[in-house]
Amino acid sequence: MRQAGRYLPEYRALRAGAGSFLELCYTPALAYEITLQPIRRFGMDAAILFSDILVVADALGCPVAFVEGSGPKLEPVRSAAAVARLRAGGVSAHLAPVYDAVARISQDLPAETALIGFAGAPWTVAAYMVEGEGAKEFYAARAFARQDSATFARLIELLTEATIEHLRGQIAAGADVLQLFDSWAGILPEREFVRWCQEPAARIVQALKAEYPSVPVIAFPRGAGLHYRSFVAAVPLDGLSLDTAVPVARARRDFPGLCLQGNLDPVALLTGGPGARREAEEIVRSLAAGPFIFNLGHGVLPDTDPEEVAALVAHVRSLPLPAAGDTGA
Ligand code: 1CP
Repeated sequence: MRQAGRYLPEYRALRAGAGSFLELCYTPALAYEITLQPIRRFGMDAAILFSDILVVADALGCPVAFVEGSGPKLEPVRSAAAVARLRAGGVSAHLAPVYDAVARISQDLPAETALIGFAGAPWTVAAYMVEGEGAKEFYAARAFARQDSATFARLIELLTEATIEHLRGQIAAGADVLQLFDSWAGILPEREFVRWCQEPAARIVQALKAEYPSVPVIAFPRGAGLHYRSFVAAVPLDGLSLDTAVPVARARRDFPGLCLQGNLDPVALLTGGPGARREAEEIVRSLAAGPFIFNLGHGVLPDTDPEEVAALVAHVRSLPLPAAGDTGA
């Protein structure tokens, strides 16, 4: 999940000095610095590249602007002509500064700290491209996908290819692990989930595995709920990142050998104190009957106290790992 950002004073200082959020993403020295900020402070086991899922939309020729206080704004893509105007293939030239940042980070990270590269999944990036901004339900994107599904399928196809290219670029530059963020997977009914989330994820992971079989891929189909089983059956993933709504003991039982990541509520970390640490403990107890990565169920909230993050990391590190088979459930 996002571990850099506004809750860190050192991030706010760099952000204030940069012209725009995208300038942070496209300036390797700044992306390097922001990626390392949480690692220097808290010493997590993995760093996640500082970038954004929407750089791929930008690279396809759908310019993105991050407007102070109101999130991303894009030129809405809502017609066959608009999709046809997008650049087909070749996003990696535009995204070269991201790979430069990955190379610098991977060179300087301690050997025991993994570097996670990432991309947005096609559905989530398409949802922002069609909507033109963030939304709660993405009605315009969902309507467009139904009204002109051939054009929407073309957009998903372009994004699938661009995502493979972008993730390949990050592996080649030194990323150790990849995460595919499908933050809005949970708003789709079953048929649409399979077509726009599950099938593209399967294609992306298969393509990466064919070339880089040893690079682990974590998928985050946020809100997938009852679709998790079919998603896990269809996508050859190495890790499944669970959102805050998933009962972890249940997920552990459903996927005994799979590496599960998650899923402390970022609001628990925001309110902090012993309550947050107790919840973290319950998560670890449930997940530790198999391979797991302790994490939040979504990104760190901007008002979070960095001291709470430090206390959480120290607490999780101090926990004894239960013997295999004790699910704590
Ligand atoms: O540690 C890190 O910061 C990692 C880098 C990272 C990642 C993995 C950022 C930096 N963004 C993301 C992924 C991302 N971006 C997702 C998927 C994960 C998730 O669901 O959180 C999504 C949906 C976005 C889109 C995006 N970018 C939003 C959400 C907008 C909305 O209304 O829906 C926002 C606010 C951004 C900007 C952004 N990206 C990253 C940061 C630190 C910020 C905040 C910028 C700032 O306030 O200065």
